[in-house]
Amino acid sequence: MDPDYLPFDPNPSKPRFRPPAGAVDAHCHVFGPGDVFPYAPERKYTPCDAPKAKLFALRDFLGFERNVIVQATCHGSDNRALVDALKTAGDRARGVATVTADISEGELKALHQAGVRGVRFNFLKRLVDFTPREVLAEVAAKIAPLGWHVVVYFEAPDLKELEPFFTQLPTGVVVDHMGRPDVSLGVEHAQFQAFLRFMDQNPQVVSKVSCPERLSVQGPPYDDVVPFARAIVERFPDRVLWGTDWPHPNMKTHMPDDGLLVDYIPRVAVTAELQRKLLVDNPMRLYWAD
Ligand code: 0GY
Repeated sequence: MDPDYLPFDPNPSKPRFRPPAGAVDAHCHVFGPGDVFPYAPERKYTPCDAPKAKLFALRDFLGFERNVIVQATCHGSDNRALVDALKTAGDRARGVATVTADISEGELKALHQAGVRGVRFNFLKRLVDFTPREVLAEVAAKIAPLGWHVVVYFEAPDLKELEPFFTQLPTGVVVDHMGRPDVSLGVEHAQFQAFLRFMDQNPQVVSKVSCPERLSVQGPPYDDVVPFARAIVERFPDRVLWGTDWPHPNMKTHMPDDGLLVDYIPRVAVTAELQRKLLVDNPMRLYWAD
C-alpha cells in the first residue's frame, strides 16, 4: 500500500435511509488481495487490499442486494480479481472489465459468462497511460455485439474534446461520477450545463450520480454536490445510477463513511419513485436484462 494511501473505513455507520428491495450498488471495486491477485505493474497507485468478502459484507450491512463491480486501474486489464468476485456473488453481481484490443472472442464470452456487461475507458492521466482512440474504438466494436456498454471516466474540462468520440461509439455510454464537475462553479455554470446538454442530446448516455466525497469542496455531508446530482436525477430519472465507490481509492483528505453516503441518496432522489429508478430499475435494465 502506498504510504499516503487512505484505507477504507472498517466501521461505517448504519444508514438511516433504507434502500428499496432489490437495490444495486452500481459502482464499487475489489482490490486483491494482492498475494492472490497481484496489482498491475503499470498501476499508478497501490491500494490496501479490499477483497470480495468485505464488499459483500458491506452490501448486506448497507441494505443492498446487488453490486456492479468495476475494474479499477490498479489491476490494469487483469480481470481475475473481478471475475473471482463475480463468480462468488453469482446473480448478485455484474461486472465492468478493462480489456485490450487483442482480446479474443472466447475470452469475451468467458467474461460475459462470469457476469461482465461493460468495459471501462479511463481518461484520467493520474490513473492511466494514454491509449489511442483507434484502439478504444476497436475494443468498442468488439464488445458491441455482446450488448455491453462502455463506462467512461473523465473530468469535466475534457468533455468537449471527448464528446465526438463518445457519440460515435456503437454502444451505450455510462459516465462515472457525473463527468466530475467542478462543484465550486455551481450548477448554472457553462461547464455543468454542457454536461446536461450532452445527456439531453444523447439518449444512450447514462450518468452515475456517485462520488460526492470526491467532488465536494466542503466535505461531509457533501451539501455542495447535492444540487448537481439532484438536477441530473430529476431531468433524466431513467438514465441514472448510484454507487458507493467502495473502497474509495485515492482519497487524499478524508475517507467517507459509507453509511453517510447512503443517507445522501434521498437528498438527490427525493421521492420513492426516483429512488426505485435510481437504485433498482435502471441498474437492473442495464446489467441484468438477461
Ligand atoms: C473511482 C475513482 C478513482 C479511481 C479509479 O480505477 C481507478 O483506479 O476509478 C479515482 O482515483 O478517482 O471511481 O474509483
